[in-house]
Parts: sequence; structure tokens; C-alpha cells
Amino acid sequence: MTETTLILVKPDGVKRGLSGEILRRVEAKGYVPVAVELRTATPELLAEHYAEHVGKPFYEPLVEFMLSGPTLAIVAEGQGVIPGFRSLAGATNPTEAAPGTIRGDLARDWGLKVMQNLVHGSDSEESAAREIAIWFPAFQR
Ligand code: RTP
Ligand code: MG
Repeated sequence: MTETTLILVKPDGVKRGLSGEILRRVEAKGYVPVAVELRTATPELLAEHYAEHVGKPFYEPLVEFMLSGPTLAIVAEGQGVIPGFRSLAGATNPTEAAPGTIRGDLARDWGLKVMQNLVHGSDSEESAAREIAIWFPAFQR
């Protein structure tokens, strides 16, 4: 089924100049970016985006990290793109992420307060719809 997902190149990825490499992997897999925007998040936007994590021990450092620079927000479309991009991204923890994945190849554990793992990808159809509405309120398909 053709799906749409929200992908974020987090501030570590933008700062390290990996936006192009990450978009290249998305496109090489056959997924189509249908909206792309460089945005600096706000605390309000992050509280919505990461609603499931508010109050967890890593939430404050996560927000600090996500406010540390611009994020490249991408809506991507394709057959099975929601689980498919999660596979491309690899495990949340860069040390555990398999080689061949974005996190496995390009991210590592920097010993920081929160895992800086380059990308976000929606984890379900419900999350994708919710997150696309947060980052791209005008997006219509
Ligand atoms: P994401 O939402 O960013 O696609 O990543 P995910 O589903 O693989 O991970 P999730 O559990 O939703 O966590 C969201 C993000 O919070 C940071 N995190 N750090 N203990 C930690 O240091 C920790 N736990 C979570 C990561 O940036 C993770 O991607
Ligand atoms: Mg998540």
C-alpha cells in the first residue's frame, strides 16, 4: 500500500552535512520526497511531536538536542515506506544499529546526554498522520 511517513534529519545530521546522504538513501530505495523543509523546532512543536516521551528522563536533553539547530523535515511516499524507512534507519541506539543502516553506518554513541541518532521516522500510520499534521499543517494528499 502506498503510504506517507514523516522523516526528520535531526540537528546532528544537518550539522554534520548528512542531509544529502540521507535523502539519497531514501530516494535510492525508491521512496519519493513530496515535501521537504528546513525548520528550527520550538519547544511547543517538540512537546506535540514527542508527546509519548514527555516526562521521561531523556525528554529534557532530547528537547535541548532538537533545539540545537535546524532539522530537515521530509514527507516521503512509497509502498510500505513507514516500516521501510524504519528499516533503513536501523536501531535507535547507534551502537546496536546494523551496518548498512543510516544509524549503523553514520551515527555512533558520542557519550552525550541523549542518543544523537541522525533521523526520526514515524512508527505507524497513526503516528505518520499525526506527525505530518504537526510539521506540515498545510500538507494534503
Ligand atoms: P525516533 O522516534 O526519533 O524515530 O526514534 P525511535 O522511535 O527509534 O526512538 P524513541 O524511543 O521514539 O525515542 C525518541 C528519540 O529520543 C532519543 N532517545 N534517547 N535513553 C536515551 O538516551 C534516549 N532514548 C531515546 C533518541 O533520539 C530517539 O530517537
Ligand atoms: Mg519514536
